[in-house]
Amino acid sequence: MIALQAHDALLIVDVQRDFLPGGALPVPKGDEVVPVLNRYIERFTRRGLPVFATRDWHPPNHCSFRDQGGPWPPHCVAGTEGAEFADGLRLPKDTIIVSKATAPEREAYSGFEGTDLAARLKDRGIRRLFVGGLATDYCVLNTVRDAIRHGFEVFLLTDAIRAVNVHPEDERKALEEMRRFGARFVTLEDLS
Ligand code: VGL
Ligand code: ZN
Repeated sequence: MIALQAHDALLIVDVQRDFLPGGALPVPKGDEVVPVLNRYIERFTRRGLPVFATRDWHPPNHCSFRDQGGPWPPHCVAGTEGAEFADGLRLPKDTIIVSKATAPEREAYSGFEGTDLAARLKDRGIRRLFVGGLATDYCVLNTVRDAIRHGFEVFLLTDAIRAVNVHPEDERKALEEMRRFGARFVTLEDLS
């Protein structure tokens, strides 16, 4: 069992319409994280702990888009419907939102890359991060890696993540890597 403490925060990665089934870059079963994340949100807000949410927030000519020579269909263009947080995700009003991958010429899978996320977490004295969202093998993986590099203790919410799996082994490899970096794996039932 893990008891939530002061200095804990929930970090929700890229739970946006374009990453859900029917979206521009759908993560298989990506919608399944929404009700689970809502339960985590409840647990954290009930204790007065902060919720952070990253969002992929690309310019229309982002280098990751196929028409610009990148690997992905255009997705999460800043200000469009597809870039909105998932319908049904009950983010608190005071959620701290961090937009990433906003520069046309640079891919940024990590919520820490080119953002002030680390500073905003440290300003609030956050030491432990509980991370869920999309996608396991891209933005969750890179965000977890950077969080640990920045000195945060990371708990991966394994019931609130889903993978793209461009290659079938990607999810398994990403989980192995995150464990190797030092992330601890937890589910809702592990939180007291
Ligand atoms: C992501 C692919 C492209 C993610 C973002 O949020 O995991 N994946 N852009
Ligand atoms: Zn993207």
